[in-house]
Amino acid sequence: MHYPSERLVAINSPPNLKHHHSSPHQHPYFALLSTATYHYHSALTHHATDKSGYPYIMSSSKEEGAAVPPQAKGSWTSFLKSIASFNGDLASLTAPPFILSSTSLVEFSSYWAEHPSVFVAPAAEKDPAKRAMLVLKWFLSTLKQQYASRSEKLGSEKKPLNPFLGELFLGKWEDEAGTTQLVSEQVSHHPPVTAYCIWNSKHGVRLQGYNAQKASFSRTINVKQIGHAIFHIDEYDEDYLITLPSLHIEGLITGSPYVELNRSSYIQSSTGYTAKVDYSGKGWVSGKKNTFSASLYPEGDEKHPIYTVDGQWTDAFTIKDAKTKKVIDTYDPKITKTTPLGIAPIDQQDEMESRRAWKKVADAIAVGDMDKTSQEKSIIENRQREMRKQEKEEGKEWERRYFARADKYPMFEKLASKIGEAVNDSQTNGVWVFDTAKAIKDTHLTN
Ligand code: 1KG
Repeated sequence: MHYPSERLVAINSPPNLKHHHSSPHQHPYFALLSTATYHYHSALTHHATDKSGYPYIMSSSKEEGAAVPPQAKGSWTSFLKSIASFNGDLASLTAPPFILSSTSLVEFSSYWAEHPSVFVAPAAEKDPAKRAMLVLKWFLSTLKQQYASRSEKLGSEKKPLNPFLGELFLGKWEDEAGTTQLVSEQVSHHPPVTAYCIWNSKHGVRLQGYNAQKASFSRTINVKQIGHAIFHIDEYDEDYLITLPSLHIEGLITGSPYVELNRSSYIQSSTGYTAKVDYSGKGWVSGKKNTFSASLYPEGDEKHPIYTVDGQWTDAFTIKDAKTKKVIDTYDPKITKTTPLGIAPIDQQDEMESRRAWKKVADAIAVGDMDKTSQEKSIIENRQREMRKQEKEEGKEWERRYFARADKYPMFEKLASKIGEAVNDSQTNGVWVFDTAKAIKDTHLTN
């Protein structure tokens, strides 16, 4: 459901909803609201109802209720007011219960490889241009997971839990691509920076990267991503520098926020190919949101693309030979299913692993108990403050488990210079690389 959000200023005075199901064609605003709520009603009928006979949405991790419950319109409006004047630190904003997710941001690194076969496919391609095209295809296939999976599954984008320093998220995908392993670690808290490494030894493919966000508010929440990822193929000893797109939140006013991507991002290969992805979002006009167009061209020669791609990053797209316009490949998320990530049961997890560490907070959010949520959150934050204080007294710095700061990063600089990407290490507390030596010693990863 698509909302022309700007036009909906009157949201905090909804007429009584009793008869909203009958005929949405009465009052345009009413129509908009009713269809929205109709969506969630059907999804949530098994929920308790409050006095107005309307389903009372209890935000629960398994079935986190969708957009704004009517009785929460008030808190949503005050939340919107608080956003308008926030200082750019998203983590500091107190969001209303129904917008809270019990998933930590450290888990978001898993969105890079939920289709392991697409992730490893480039390693099997002998032609360097086609290999670069398959890396572009994989990158495009990750966007739906990265930026739309919460709004599609839960009805709206959510505010993830703010990871603590050293928080880990470990898992592996087991499927026809073999074993693909994930290590995600919160390597910095001020500013919040997540570093990750994903590898499949059988096919000799590895992705590593790190990211932070710089947020601002004008008309809506805008988020600039700081950081990058590097995709490596052992067979050909080649690298692909991947830049991260900026985004903004649509649908805030109507209470069902979702992500739209801005401007463009790049993939620069060490084999001399550049891919550029333009996120038009102008779906507003064509009605289709999340539209993009991309092209792969010899570096420095954008006017002579080899392949072009068009479609929606939340849906299917086609890859064409730029000269012959012949379709040489397609991707459709409705056909190519994701592989579930295997994670250790909580009682076998290390205390730094996300789902074990946040269990009590997640359970409190699941039952909508905000007091318990903030109690349990404070326990974690107080312990973190204690640890930082002790480290300060001992003149030590927190030891990262799987990542280290790189003082030189020649591959990044070589590729970044071709697409004008800056290192911005001052905004990510350094340039973070996976420390294979540390990882090999680590018992957690081997089993
Ligand atoms: C708190 C906002 C959440 C975002 C912007 C955090 C960063 C997420 C990143 C950029 C992280 C890296 C991943 O690879 C890709 C990715 C995907 C989604 C990004 C999140 C979207 C979320 O929107 C939140 C703000 C909007 C709204 C839900 C509620 O507003 C607030 O909660 C204000 C704090």
